Amino acid sequence: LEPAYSFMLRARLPGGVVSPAQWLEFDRLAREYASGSLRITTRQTFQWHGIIKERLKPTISAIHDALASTIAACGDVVRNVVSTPNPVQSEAHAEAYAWAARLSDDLAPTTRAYHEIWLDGEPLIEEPEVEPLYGQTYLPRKFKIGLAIPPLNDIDVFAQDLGLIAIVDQGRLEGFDVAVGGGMGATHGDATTYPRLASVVGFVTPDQLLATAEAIVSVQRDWGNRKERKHARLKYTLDHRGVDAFVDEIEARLGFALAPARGAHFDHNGDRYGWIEGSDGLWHLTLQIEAGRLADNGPHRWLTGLREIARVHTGDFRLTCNQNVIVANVRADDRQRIDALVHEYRLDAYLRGSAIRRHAVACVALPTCGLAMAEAERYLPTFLGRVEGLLGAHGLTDAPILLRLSGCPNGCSRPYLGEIALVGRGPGRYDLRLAADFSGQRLNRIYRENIDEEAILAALDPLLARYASERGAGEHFGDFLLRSRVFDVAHPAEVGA
Ligand code: SRM
Ligand code: SF4
Repeated sequence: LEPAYSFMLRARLPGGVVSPAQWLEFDRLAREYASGSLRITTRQTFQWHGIIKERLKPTISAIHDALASTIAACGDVVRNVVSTPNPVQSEAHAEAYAWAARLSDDLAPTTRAYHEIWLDGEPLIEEPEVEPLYGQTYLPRKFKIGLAIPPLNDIDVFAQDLGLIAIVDQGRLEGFDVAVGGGMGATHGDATTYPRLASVVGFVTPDQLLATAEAIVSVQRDWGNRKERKHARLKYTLDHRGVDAFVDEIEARLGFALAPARGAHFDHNGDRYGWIEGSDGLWHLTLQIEAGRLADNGPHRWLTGLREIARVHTGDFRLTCNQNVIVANVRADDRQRIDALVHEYRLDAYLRGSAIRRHAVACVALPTCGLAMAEAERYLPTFLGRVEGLLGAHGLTDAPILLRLSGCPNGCSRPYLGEIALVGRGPGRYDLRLAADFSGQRLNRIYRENIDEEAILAALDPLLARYASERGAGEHFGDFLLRSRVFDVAHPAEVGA
């Protein structure tokens, strides 16, 4: 049976940028070598599922020939660097994206073993390879970097090990506020593991960025916990050694002090749907792809639809961290043709959905994820339908509420940042978490543990009813819940508030 083992592959696509030629090749791989679908991930790249063993090598080779790679998309290294997905909205956006791409190149492993194994490269010479940053033992754990441009937090910058917040003044990129130690993953039943928001520790100018990122990665390399994998992420290093000690060490390695953080305001962490014009007169169309799954299902032929768009599109595509896609850099004259295809293949379904549907993210979970404890992606449409029933009854269909579903506490949909979140505990059972904010800056909390759908809906119903009648103007659901003190036990931050 071994040859029939199937695998998942993930591409490294910094900033989620995909050319039409790459799109067509990735689509071909999905249909010929994988399960017939392309999956946009919460770190703005593609996954292919169901690749049987003998097709792994030709698939990786084909990705390489399409000028992309799978290197360091997984593993204890710096992963796909995510960046705000509309980098062409202004010159500062383009510049910020270029820094994300440079970071990705700069921090990628230099090993040739990948090429030797997967791309028929020359056999390695006898001496061990030298990895200048990673050394012989790489990092204690995965390391994630993301770059946001306020006021949009569309990458969830505070969920990154290293979050970079672009400071743009009058169209000029001045530098980045640096946030360290974000992370979502937790292990069920182990209170020593937890989600954490990144701590903002200072500001660097663009020319200091690469050195700063390298210094931060190198301190985590040297200080991270290599005995207990559950505690090996940067967030635990920071909580164990202290943020101040960590910053002192970075500054010692850099030879300069970080400047005080400039501070930034974020409006929200979702995507902006529909057309938007860039500063250079080109247009960008954001389409919602529910749970990131591009497949041909009944009347919704989204995989084919995007293939047809890729055939005529002269700009590029941007994948988003909310699992959506932007058809980017479209000339004004081409908009009509793109719109016709969007309509033909029902890629405009999102226009007819409720506001909560447009803000929903779900991780893959079953059937492919070996760590899943409950359904997520496959359950999303059903759950959304039921919640929409409640929202409709309370006149809240147009209320934007951030919903996140994860099949287990690892948190791949960043559920701890959902105003409403379900985190899988077992088949059909979830922890119901509530009251994150609308911009990725406050974690939610457990409201009810290990409950089934009926109990989830029963718990949400009275809260939505109260929200409908008692909310303040423009008040988001998460903020309302916190203000209304709906939790049985006060949050430490609320005590005495
Ligand atoms: Fe994830 C492991 C899917 C984003 C935290 N994640 C996995 C694996 C590979 C399961 C495994 O190790 O066997 C999942 C593959 C499922 C499948 O069948 O495809 C998986 N993670 C995903 C994706 C595809 C979710 C999605 O629906 O889009 C995302 C791919 C990202 C990418 O393109 O690189 C994905 N994972 C995330 C995120 C969100 C983010 O990075 O912004 C997180 C939370 C942030 C964080 O890392 O703290 C996340 N994944 C985890 C963890 C918990 C890590 C921890 O520190 O505890 C695991 C388990 C592990 O690493 O041991 C995990
Ligand atoms: Fe799998 Fe859990 Fe990640 Fe969902 S959150 S993809 S179930 S590891």
